Amino acid sequence: MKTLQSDFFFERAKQLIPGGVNSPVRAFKSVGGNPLFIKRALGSRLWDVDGNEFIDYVGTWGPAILGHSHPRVVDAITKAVVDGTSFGAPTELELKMAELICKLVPSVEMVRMVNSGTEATMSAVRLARAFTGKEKLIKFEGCYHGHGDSFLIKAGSGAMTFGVPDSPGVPSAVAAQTLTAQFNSLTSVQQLVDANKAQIAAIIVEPVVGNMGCIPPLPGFLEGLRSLCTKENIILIFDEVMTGFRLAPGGAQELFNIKPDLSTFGKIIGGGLPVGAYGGKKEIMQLVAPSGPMYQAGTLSGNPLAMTAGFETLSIIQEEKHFYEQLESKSKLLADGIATNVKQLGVPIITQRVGSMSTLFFTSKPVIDCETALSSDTKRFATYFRAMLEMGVYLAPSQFEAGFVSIAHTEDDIRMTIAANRKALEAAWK
Ligand code: HOZ
Repeated sequence: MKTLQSDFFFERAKQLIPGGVNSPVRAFKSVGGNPLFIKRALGSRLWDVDGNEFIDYVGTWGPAILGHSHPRVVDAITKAVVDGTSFGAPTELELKMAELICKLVPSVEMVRMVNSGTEATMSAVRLARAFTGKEKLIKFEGCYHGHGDSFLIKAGSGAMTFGVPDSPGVPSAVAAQTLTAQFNSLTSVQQLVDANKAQIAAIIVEPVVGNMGCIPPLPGFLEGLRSLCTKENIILIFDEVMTGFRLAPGGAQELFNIKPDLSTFGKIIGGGLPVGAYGGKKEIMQLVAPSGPMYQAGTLSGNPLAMTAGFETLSIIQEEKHFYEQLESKSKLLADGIATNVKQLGVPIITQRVGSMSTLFFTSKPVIDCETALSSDTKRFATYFRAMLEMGVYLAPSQFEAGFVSIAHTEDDIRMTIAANRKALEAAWK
């Protein structure tokens, strides 16, 4: 594979942008080689600046559930841009978006649009503190909720990939307010709650983890969190930035039938443009300024282009017959093919999937939390990753990220991916 242009751009970028990238996981640091500079994307495919073509399972880290550049989304943005790119004033579009989100996610009675998932989670935690008058927060080791100070404690995603789960620069006073439990362990949560009686404002969780690879909740885990939070007057926050509108129209909370008090969103609701949102019970949301005293604001919040792209994306999902069933059958086809390869080759791999989110963990232990995720052989994963790339399959350049299937992936794409997977697994165990 030729990477001359990408290599050239990366050398220049490294002089001007930290690490040459605007978000750490994009760098290929943990898998070797240089990141590819992307020129364009359409449907399930990506093309880099050297002209290499890839079947894409990163899907811009989650938003591209329809595939890239869906013609209706492109058309809607193109029309909207003529009317203006930002007004800093209310629009009918924001209202339509709020109505649609509240309709799709019944636990959300009111919603505030922001510009990224990070803004959404930071604001939701501030709101939980304002509502309860308590300060401590419980998060799970290896879960990632964006780069707000409170979350960069035992964080997943790039922080886990690069071995910096506790970022320098986070004031110790802030870090002390964040307590960490083990995902899927109610006992570890109960212990923290008992040791910090009446001090926990919120528990924030990815209901299906995507940021240490894909880890489903064990039966009873989310239910247990719900009843503990109700009993102890703790706000339960579902971070559905990745899972929202991906696992079901109403996200993971619909799939598992649990109602959190607050939810955070991003990715799909922006249709590929920068967006985030937080919402939940009216009695809590009414504390947000200007209806209440909890301050949070943003010049570009509810941006008309982002609202247009998100609204069109959600509308297409609604209109498409059996959208989630189609997505499930494509995802299952891929997972079954990979499972057959793994079995026939006899390699120690655990494949985990919830709907269109999945991860191949290079370990023989079922992955249920951060510790088991970290038992993965990341060197072998790197060899696998590079072999897949050489064969035209673009995966997240880290063991600790989920892969995403879109509705644009064809059976041919999936068959080619399964064939590549077999060869890449052979290469990893050579
Ligand atoms: N936080 C995203 C992965 N879990 C990565 C975002 C990006 O690099 O674009």
